[in-house]
Amino acid sequence: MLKKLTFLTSGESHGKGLLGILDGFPSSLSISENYINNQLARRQMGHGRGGRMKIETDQAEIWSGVRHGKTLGSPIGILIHNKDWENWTKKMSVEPVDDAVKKVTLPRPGHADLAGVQKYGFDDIRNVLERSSARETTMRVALGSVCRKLLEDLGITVGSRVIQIHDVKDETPISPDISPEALNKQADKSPVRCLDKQAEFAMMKSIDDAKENGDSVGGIFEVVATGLPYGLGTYTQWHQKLQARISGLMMSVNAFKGIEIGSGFSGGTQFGSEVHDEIGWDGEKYIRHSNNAGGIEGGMSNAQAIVLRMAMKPIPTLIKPLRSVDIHTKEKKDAHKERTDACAVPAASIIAESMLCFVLADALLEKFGGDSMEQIKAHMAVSAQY
Ligand code: EPS
Repeated sequence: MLKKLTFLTSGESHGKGLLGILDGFPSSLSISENYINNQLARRQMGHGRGGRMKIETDQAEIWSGVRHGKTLGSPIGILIHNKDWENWTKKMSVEPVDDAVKKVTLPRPGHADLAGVQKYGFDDIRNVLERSSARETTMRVALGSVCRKLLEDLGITVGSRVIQIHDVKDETPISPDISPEALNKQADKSPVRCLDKQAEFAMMKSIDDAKENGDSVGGIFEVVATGLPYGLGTYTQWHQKLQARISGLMMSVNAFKGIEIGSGFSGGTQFGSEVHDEIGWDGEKYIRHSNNAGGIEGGMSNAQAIVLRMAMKPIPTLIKPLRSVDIHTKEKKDAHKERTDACAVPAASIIAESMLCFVLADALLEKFGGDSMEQIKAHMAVSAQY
């Protein structure tokens, strides 16, 4: 799905920490741990988060690939320690332990638990849940923020906002000219990352109610990117289409169950004449009279804002658990429960921004090439069309 960049993460939720490598990245981009940590802090916020976020203050340690504040073109390695590790040294010990460690045997419907133990032949669900935890997304945000910085230096910005939690919607229209920075500035002030104060209150209440009932809620958020030139991605081959690349990365995030690009599903109920974005000329460049395509036509960026929406299902760990079966005894029992988040939709919107940053940085590197930021900028100055 990525053509020029490669990234890998490793780490268990209650292990020592997370490791990440981003390879194929150009030299001479200014980047700091502080820049990455600001994005990590955004991911930690949001009403409905559980106890873990009170323990962690996620801090990225750049391990390699950066010297004197600038990328070297070599693989960028990042390390993030889990503060909670100190409470799990025995349960998550790398070395065998003498004392018995209680096994998790009650798979949670909706989690990776059951399919995971079946696949890998485990008798302890903890072997699955530690890696399938959304804790892993911390590293995606860390590595994705390096891509975000590259985009920013090329005039491309990415933002997001929450538009629905459970059945509460925030239908505040956003101006077609809104900058993603301005959108984030406003959304980041809200504990649920929405724009409307009344909706914010109702969303928070729906999270609190779910929590009180031992339940969880999901939602929908919108991600926007502006400043893009024409022609990222291509119509010439199926796997190179930009929307396929974006969807692939987005749908790899835990609990993300649906994607809609531009007017998406509602376009299926409208006439072509209502959906397609008419073309104009402002004397210097082409303009569009609408952006229902969400910035992508024929698998390519069309220099309009990329706009997409993602649906996130409710988190599967429930304090009032659903029915399950013990994987050792096959007895009917309630599913496993442990510390959890009643809602992680605001955090998910930041993770989605990061996934979009990977794809856009990758597609830019593919189209404009270059081993250093100077070369990429020079190539774009010659051939980027807006
Ligand atoms: C998360 C860390 C996890 C959870 C959450 C996301 O921490 P812990 O398991 O220690 O509570 O808060 O993950 C899940 C609820 C899940 O089911 O994966 C994080 O860092 O975002």
